[in-house]
Amino acid sequence: MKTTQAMKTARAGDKPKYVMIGGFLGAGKTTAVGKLAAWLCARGLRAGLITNDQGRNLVDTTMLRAQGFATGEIPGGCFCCRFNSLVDAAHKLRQEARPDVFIAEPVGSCTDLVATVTYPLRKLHRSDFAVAPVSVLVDPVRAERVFGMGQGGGFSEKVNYIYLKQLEEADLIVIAKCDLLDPARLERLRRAMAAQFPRKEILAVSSRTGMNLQAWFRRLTTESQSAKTAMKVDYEIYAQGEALLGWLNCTVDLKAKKPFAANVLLTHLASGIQRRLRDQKAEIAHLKMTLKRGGDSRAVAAVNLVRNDSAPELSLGLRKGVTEAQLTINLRAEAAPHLLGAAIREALMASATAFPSLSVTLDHLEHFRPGKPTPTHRFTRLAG
Ligand SMILES: Nc1nc2c(ncn2[C@@H]2O[C@H](COP(=O)(O)OP(=O)(O)O)[C@@H](O)[C@H]2O)c(=O)[nH]1
Ligand SMILES: [Mg+2]
Repeated sequence: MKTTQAMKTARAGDKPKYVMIGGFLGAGKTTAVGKLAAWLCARGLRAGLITNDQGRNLVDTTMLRAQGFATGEIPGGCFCCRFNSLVDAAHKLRQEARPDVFIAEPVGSCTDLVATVTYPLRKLHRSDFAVAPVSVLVDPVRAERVFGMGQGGGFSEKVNYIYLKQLEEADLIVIAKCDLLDPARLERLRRAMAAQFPRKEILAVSSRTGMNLQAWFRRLTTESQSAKTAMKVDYEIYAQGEALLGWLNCTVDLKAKKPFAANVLLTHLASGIQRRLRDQKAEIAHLKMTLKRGGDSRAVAAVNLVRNDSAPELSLGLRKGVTEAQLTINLRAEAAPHLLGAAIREALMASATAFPSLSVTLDHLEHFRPGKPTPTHRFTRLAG
């Protein structure tokens, strides 16, 4: 294999690169993480992935492991509040997979990650990691609404505070899924973002079409984070914004006498949950579900929904019928958690009725609001 610039730089001094791909819920982070990991593999580099969430049973981990990538998971709290777990997960991955590049996906409702994660890594673990510029992804249709340019459901002001703070601290703002907008709309969005964040670099990429991915990935593997001053954050508003969101994670065992079509079931269930939440006027930030066929971590179907008014999207499908499976549901929406629980239970019952040979057993269900963020470290400046 040819020695590329990326290989030389990522291996410089045997210090692995730490790449963080942030952005709001549903922005396209996990998909981009998978693309970057595959891009690195194709260049002879090893990737170690770290997923993170407030809850357990993470769809993102299932999705990335299904693609065969070494993936560590930090459940039960965000990177900033569980900084030591992040460092431990990286060390564990290093022993297992010796990654040249760590790719970390923070929780989509988190901000202030520069002061609480990348500066502590640069200050306290300088000899262990070379920190890459922080990317913050946006879904362009959601971004149009946040910037007052698009019709449709949105979040309340304090949730949008978090959304905009994420952009404020980005080294690179990345308009993901740019295949969703025509060039004129994309340009309008880019201009609106540039007007609010005049000194930021704004890229537009698509994991689906591959547009501009190479150029972005090359920068992540060859450049280092240079910024030395972190932004100001009002932790009261941040905590109130997070607390407006409801979080639900659940696992369900599925058994059937006759094989059933996993893709049809997932889409039926997603539509049922969407309809119920729409009736409650609860704006979905991200509904994601995976269906894993009988203990086979590579046989996975997945469905996603990132707005109340978009159609459920099957991002992975299973062709063969299924008789035994585990379903994992992660739902994040601006709503009281018990409403999410009720919507899931009712939609599961409706799907069980629509697929009569199916027996549906709820294995585990938790719903909550994220707690107040209390970072382990917070460095607002780096010396020198
Ligand atoms: N059209 C389009 N959809 C995408 C693209 N990247 C991701 N998605 C979809 O956006 C949804 C959310 O993606 P995900 O990576 O899970 O977002 P995350 O919550 O930020 O990790 C899924 O349905 C993806 O298939 C893209 O480049 N184009
Ligand atoms: Mg994700």
